[in-house]
Amino acid sequence: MKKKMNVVEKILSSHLVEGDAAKDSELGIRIDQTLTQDATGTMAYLQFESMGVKHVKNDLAVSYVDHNTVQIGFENADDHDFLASVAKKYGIIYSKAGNGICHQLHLERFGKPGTTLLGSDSHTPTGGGIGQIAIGAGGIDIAVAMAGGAFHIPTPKVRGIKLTGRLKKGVSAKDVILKVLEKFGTKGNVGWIFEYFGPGVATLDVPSRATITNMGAELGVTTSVFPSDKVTKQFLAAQGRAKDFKEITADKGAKYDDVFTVDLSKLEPLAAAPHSPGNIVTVKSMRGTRVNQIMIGSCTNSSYRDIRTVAQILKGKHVAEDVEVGIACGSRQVVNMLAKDGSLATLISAGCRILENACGFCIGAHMSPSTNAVSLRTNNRNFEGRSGTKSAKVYLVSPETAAASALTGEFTACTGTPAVPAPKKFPIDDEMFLYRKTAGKGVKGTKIVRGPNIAQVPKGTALAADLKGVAAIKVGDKITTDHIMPAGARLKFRSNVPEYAKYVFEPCDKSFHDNCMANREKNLANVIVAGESYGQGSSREHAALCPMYLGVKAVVAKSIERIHRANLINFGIIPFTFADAKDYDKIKAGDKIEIKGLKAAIEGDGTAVLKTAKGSFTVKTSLSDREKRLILCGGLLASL
Ligand code: MIC
Ligand code: SF4
Repeated sequence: MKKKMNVVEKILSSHLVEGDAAKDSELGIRIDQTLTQDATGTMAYLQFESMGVKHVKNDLAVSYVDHNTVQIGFENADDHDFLASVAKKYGIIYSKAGNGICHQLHLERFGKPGTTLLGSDSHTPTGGGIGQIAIGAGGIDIAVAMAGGAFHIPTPKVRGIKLTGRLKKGVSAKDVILKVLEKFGTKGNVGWIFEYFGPGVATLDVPSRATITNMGAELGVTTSVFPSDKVTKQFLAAQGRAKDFKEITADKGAKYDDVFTVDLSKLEPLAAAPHSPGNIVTVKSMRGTRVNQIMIGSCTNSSYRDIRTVAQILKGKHVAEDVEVGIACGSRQVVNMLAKDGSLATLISAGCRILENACGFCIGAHMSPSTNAVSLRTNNRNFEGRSGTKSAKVYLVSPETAAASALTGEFTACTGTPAVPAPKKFPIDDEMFLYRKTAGKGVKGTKIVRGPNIAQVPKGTALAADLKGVAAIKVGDKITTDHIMPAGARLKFRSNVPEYAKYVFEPCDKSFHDNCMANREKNLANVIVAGESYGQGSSREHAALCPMYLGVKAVVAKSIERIHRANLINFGIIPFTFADAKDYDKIKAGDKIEIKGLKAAIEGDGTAVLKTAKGSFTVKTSLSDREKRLILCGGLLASL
């Protein structure tokens, strides 16, 4: 009898190129589509260039510009020119600044059910809303996939999230994912894929499904996915892409490693309180709390459905006097639709500030809140300081809650608004996607444009027999990549590692860079000591690449998140964990560290003894043969 398969098994088994899910801990999968965004893309393409391939080898590669669109100074504009020229040369489609946010655009114009998508952005799982296995990774992994190589994931455990019932008015997809985050938190989910199933699935349109899979990134899972069904078919047809549809649903009787049920009809408006997307409270419990700022948009909640809903709530009214409201749509398609149906005029009349359809505020690159402000936002991350204001208290909410609160100036649950029916036809205008005709082939003889902001990518060095070094920093639990490698005002240095490296751990210890450089001069390796769930959040490989540049050779943590762990290995940094988490207390910043026989340990089972002045304890790392090879030679680039 044929095995009954869930959606994850169906897509992964048809893309498997290495490993066996029944016995191996790592699987290699073929990647059909890739996406990059500008802030991670420049490094990805610099690395791709150094692979010496003539043009991209995967089915579709798209390079989006959405993060660094503020362009204060020449740096961002230089990056855009570089990216456009690389796209032309190598057969990549280039989405110009102003076209929209990568995940929203990819869902609208390119995502295909049943395929795999790898993106250099942690919210790539947005594609799960359309039935793709869409995974976020570091730029160098995307470069490998564009060169035709496989991508490796931990053999997944699949958790079925069974949806029953139907959402009440005023409650939406954001509340669903906040509920899932309340249950599973932002740590401890490494290696899982969440698959949504059950009768409630059919009640959610594609943008709502994409909101859920998008913010699934905050769980730390490999990805999240919905089936591809009639709703998906209708969405693709409305986008003029009926031919891209393929039905993929779980077989009757398919198994999951675990099942969690969410009764949609019982959900109420929720919020993620400062400073973690897993810190869930009800909006009701916050009633009476004043709000200073409301920001609506980001790749989580910037679809036509979302912004049209906001316009319906604000129609004929004005936002509260002491609140500032900013709205950033996800794409030009969304802006055009809102312009045509009058919603844009409604939003402007209501006193909203209309921002560019880009990442902007979400990454701290626009409208940072004032000191100690309470900011309600529809994006996916509320890490301390990410908004650009360290003292601000950011709460993550649905567009409905954001709009209702904009009118009152305090936390307010929305009591209902007319539903936005799924459009029968979206207006299609692909003019800001360049080089579509030469996609996959490229244009021979294209000269790559390199302004002074485009620096070389440094390469790691082979692992020494022993480690002699210093605990360059000791940090606590849930350190995010925003702590390690801040974005916002520093984002413009993404293409210039020596410059960007000056800001590693800026929010935690401003002297980190100088201390590391001094240790490096003395031939001492730098070691990062951390607590639980180190490297949460973004896929930015700079959080590994810049430490590598500063001579960091190992991280010793209680636990390390998936994408960051992979990035560390890609740059030759050993991801050690404490054999006994209590040993974390036996080491402090500045301690001298020695690991005798480090290289032999990596070649062996990954167990080593770390010696400090106060005694010794065991650290371990569990590496596949492929990962061992990378660590031993100093990272992926050094291995080519
Ligand atoms: C984010 O939301 O943190 C980012 C900025 O989109 C990152 C990518 C980056 O750091 O460039 C992500 O999610 O991976
Ligand atoms: Fe852009 Fe924010 Fe989405 Fe990251 S989370 S891709 S910064 S909109």
